[in-house]
Formats: sequence, structure tokens, C-alpha cells
Amino acid sequence: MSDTAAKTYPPSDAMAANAHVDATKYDAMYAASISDPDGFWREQGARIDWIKPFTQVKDVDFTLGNVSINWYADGQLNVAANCIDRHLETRGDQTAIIWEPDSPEDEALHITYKELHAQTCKMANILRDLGVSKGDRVIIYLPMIPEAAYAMLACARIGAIHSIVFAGFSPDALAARVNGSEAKVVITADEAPRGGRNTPLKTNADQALLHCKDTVKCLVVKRTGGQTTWVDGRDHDYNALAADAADTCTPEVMDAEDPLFILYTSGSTGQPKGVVHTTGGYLVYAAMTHEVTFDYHDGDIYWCTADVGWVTGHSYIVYGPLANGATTLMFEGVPTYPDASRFWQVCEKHKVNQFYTAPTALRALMGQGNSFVEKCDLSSLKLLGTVGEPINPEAWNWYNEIIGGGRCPIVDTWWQTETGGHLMTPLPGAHAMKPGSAMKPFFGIKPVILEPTTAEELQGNPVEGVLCIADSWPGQMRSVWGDHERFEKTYFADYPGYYFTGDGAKRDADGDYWITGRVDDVINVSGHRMGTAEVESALVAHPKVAEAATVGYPHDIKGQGIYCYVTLMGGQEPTEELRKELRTWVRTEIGPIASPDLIQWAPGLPKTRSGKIMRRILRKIAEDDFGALGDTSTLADPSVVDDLIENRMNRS
Ligand code: 6R9
Repeated sequence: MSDTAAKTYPPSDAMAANAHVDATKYDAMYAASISDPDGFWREQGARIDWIKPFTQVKDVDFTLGNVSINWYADGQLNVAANCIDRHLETRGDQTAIIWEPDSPEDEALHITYKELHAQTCKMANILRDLGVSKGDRVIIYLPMIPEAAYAMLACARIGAIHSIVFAGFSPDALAARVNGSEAKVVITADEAPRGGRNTPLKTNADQALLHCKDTVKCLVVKRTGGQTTWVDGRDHDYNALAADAADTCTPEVMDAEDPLFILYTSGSTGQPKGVVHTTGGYLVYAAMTHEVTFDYHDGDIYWCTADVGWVTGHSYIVYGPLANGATTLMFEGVPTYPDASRFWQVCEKHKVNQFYTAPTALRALMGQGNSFVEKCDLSSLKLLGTVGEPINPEAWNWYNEIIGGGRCPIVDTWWQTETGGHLMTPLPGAHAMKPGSAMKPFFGIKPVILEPTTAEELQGNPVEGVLCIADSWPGQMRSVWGDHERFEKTYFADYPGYYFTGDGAKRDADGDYWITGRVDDVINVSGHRMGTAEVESALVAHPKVAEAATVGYPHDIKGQGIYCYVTLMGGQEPTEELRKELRTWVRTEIGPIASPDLIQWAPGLPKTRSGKIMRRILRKIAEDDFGALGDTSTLADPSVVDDLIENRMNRS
């Protein structure tokens, strides 16, 4: 990562001339957004329709013990009406969602705004009939099918708070979220086809619901028609109900600060926390970033490859694009099925203009060779984007040259579940790009780099440290569901007065930002967040495991892999079979993405005399960088380190 030596890629003249924001406009708008946030966001608030216009704009306190974040607080609106109804007159027959199924043999769907309206209203009426009303929680555990979008928007329409659980998560993870959010209904499907294989979603839900209150209802969408067991009274057939449900439904009037959704995400300690996003500010921010970052223009076909189970799917498949009246593509499958040309075939088939994906997918596809790309016509592409983790220069160059033909800007968007939308990214018509750099703050974002131990703000350039944000923006999370204290402790305690991102960053000599990765115990596996604490608690729940410690290590495709050190109960044999068993165990407890890549048997773990595991050391060993272990003098038993080094796992 060299500073100014990095090659830069300025926007093309055509892009700069036609983009919503060029360099001059960015400078002026950014300055205005910082000097007068109220004025700036008052104006941006007009992007969406309000049932009752707001008079207040920003009302925020970052003081520990008193953290409160409010935007547009006295305004009232409905998100579904903004994403659907307000477009009906002007673009009712325009495609809102293109749905591309798992198998290319099956037919794609083009769902117009009118159809989206009817389907969302049907789903909303069904939920109301099941007893869901304003403020109630609904869990969505669905494949990437249009019903996932209908379900989100139906909740928004009736004021219910949705919480999506990724279809790759286990019954245990699902049960924890149903119980954690005290949901009234779980919406699922019979099966989830992905990459040619069907996941038995309903069976997973059945298992999960054994651990939930028996008042929780289950609404089942037919996807494959696969066999499912049926619990009368609890289970409801969505397709049968939808056939008779009314296709209109009056949207609930919501306050700007009413919760829109909860999304569980991993942190450095404890179990995943429910990130709470609210209605008005979130929608303004999602809509604005979608339009400006991707330079979305009317008529463009936009594709974000994320799953709606992640925040990226919330803000940039559903809410942002639909608020803007866009055509958004929703893909059920995986990049490598039936083969490694699938992404590019979908781009060709639907003439995709903006394509947004994760570096891990690019690395995997790059490894398959260019022949999969070259047979596809990618001339419709105008802009490319990445999200989820830092992109390495090799993948960036491949993306730029082979996919983008050297003519498409790449927006490297840095943001988090907590931030609701992009916080840093180059803007395609305004900024020269540097491969691997998130470049510039979005409007209203005040990034600061702090010295990690003194919390002193590092001025000037270049500097490197902990990345915090000095002031609020409308898309910021408002709380942790049911635990405001945890919210304050996680994000506002370590660096008082700032929002602490958990990431490290560097500002180069030109003042451009580079994200250096997490500074806490969060591992980024294929762009997905995994708390080391979660994997560890799954491991120690196994009867043969006494203790476990988990760290990340560099992985060619996934970015980071999961490396576990496991101490067995006395008398247990460390066999290859047990290794397999533990791997399956963690997959079952959490889900396939948490599956340990490497498990090392550790007779002892390096601990301080107060019993704290020194992960720094374990990280170094996992990274094969044990020449630089640093100070080990505070260890209770320094000899365990030698054993761990000697028996470290081969990473290739
Ligand atoms: C949107 C999303 C957030 C964490 C974040 C950071 C990493 C995301 C990145 C990036 C470097 C980028 N991250 N985008 N790192 N460059 N463009 O990914 O949300 O799942 O909450 O993860 O992902 O470490 O803190 P989430």
C-alpha cells in the first residue's frame, strides 16, 4: 500500500460530464454538508415523500450514558409507499425487480412497480390477518426470491419491524433471532435452491421453532414444491392465502424514528447484536447513496449480487434502488453455477449497467481464468462496485480490465451494517481511483483517525490509526435491540465523543482513506462478519472441548480464514475424525460460513496471569509470523507458545 505512488485512475471525461456529482460539485456539497448539516440534510430530506413534513432535522448526542440519535424526528412517512406507491403514476409498468433464478434453465421474472404493489399489499394483508401490527417483529428466513422483497416491504407497509436471517444460517441461529426479537411470525419457504442444491429451509425452521414460544406462526412460501411437514394451526400456506388476499392495503403512518428493521451482526464479544435502523433517516441515506455512488440514472439496470440477509441487500437491492424508482436485479444463485461465467452471463442477458459485488467473489472467479468472461458481452456495463472487505490490487486490476474493459469506474464502498449506507467511496464522476482505497468520505461524513491508546486525533497526512466518525449521519444505527447500554458500550465508550467503527485506517499523503481491516476480534470471512466469540462459544459447547480460541488468518479467496485452537477435555484423543466432527458441529451451530478452516490441537492456550487469552500471539502464529510475537513476558506459562508454533497448521 504505497501512498502517492499508487497508480490513480481519473474519471473519464464522459463520466465526469454526465455524473450526478463531479469534482467541483463534490467539493462544494461536501463542504456544505460539514459546515451546515441541518441545511444540507433538510434539502436531502426532500428526496422522499413525507406524509407529515419534518421541521426538525438533526438531533444527536454522542455523549456516553446519553447517546441518542434522531433525524427528521417530527416527520411522518411510510417506506413502502416511498419505494412503490409514489412511482405508480409515472412508472407503474416499468420493471422494478428482475428476478434471475438459480438455474439459468428457469425463466427470469420481470416484476413491474404495479405488480410489486399488488404483491406487497397481499403479503401485508396476510401478515395483518396473522395478527401482526405496528411495532411487531417478523423474521424473514427466505431464499433470494421476490417474496423476500415483498415481505420486507409488506412489513414496512404495516409498520412491522423485520429481521432477516440469512438462509444459510442454522436452526439454532434462527431460533436465537426469533427469541431475541420476540417475533410473532417467521416467513420461510419450503426449500432454497442455490448452486443446484436445495437447502431444506422449512425443516430448519421447524427445528428452530421447537425452541421458540408456541405462539410463533410460520408463513410458508412455495419455492420448489418440495415435501415439508406441516403443523396445523402454526403453519400457513402463503400461496393459498395470497390467491385470495386483497391487493391493496393502506400504508401505516410511521414516525421517522420508528424502527424499520433489526439486523443481527457479529461483534467482538458475546452473541450477535440486533442493529436497529429507523425509518426516515435510513431511507434518505440509502436513496441518496444509491443514486450518487452508483451514478444511477433513470432506465439503468442495476445489479447488486448480495443476499438480502446482509445489510448490503437491504440498502442496495431493496430500499435504496426502489426508493429511487430503479430497476434492481435480484439473483437467487451463486457466481459459479452452472459454471464460472454465470455472473457475466446474467450481465449480458439483462444488459446490466451497474454491477456491485464482493472482492471474495472476484478472487474466486479470477482464479477460474478469463475464458469464462470473454465469451460474454459486457458492453452494457458502465460502473462496477465492491463491498465487504478491502480489495487487493490484483483483483482490482482484473475487475477493471477484464470485467470493466478499462472503461468502468470502480466504487470501493466502505461501510457497515451499523452505518446503513456507504460512508466512504470514490464517486465515479468526481474522484480519481486508487486500487484498494475507499478514497473519500460521503457527504456529511467526518472521518477521524485516532491514536489507538491515547485517543488523540491524528492531524495531517499521512497518518494511520483507529477509524472513528466525528458526527452523525441520517443512516446511522440508533440502538442495539433491547440493549441500548450495549450500543453505547460498543460504539461510544472506547473513544468518547466519536462513533467507533472497529476498523483501522490510514490517510495517505493526498488525504485519501485506506481501510486496513478490523482492530477488534471480528473476522471477515468472504466479506461476512464473524465474531471470534461466536465460533468459540460454539466450539466449547461440544462435550469433548474444554477451551477454544479463534483468530483470522490470510486466505487467498476468502480474505480471511477461521483458525481455531482447541484444547480437549482430559482423556479425549485428538483425531482427524474429531476435527471433522468439530467442523460439522460449528456449521450446525452457526452455519456454513462459520466453518473452521483450520483446527489446531492446543494442550494449552497463551494466557495472561489474569487468565485473558492473548489473541495477538495466536493471530501471529496463525499468520505464520511468529518471528515477531512481541512481548510474551506477561504470560502465565510462556512454554505453551513453543508448542503452538511447533504444531501450527499448514495454511496451504
Ligand atoms: C457493508 C458491510 C462491515 C465491515 C467493516 C470493514 C469491512 C466493508 C469494506 C470493508 C474495506 C471496504 N468492509 N466494506 N473493508 N473496504 N470497501 O460489509 O457490512 O457486514 O457489517 O461489515 O466490513 O471491516 O467494518 P458488514
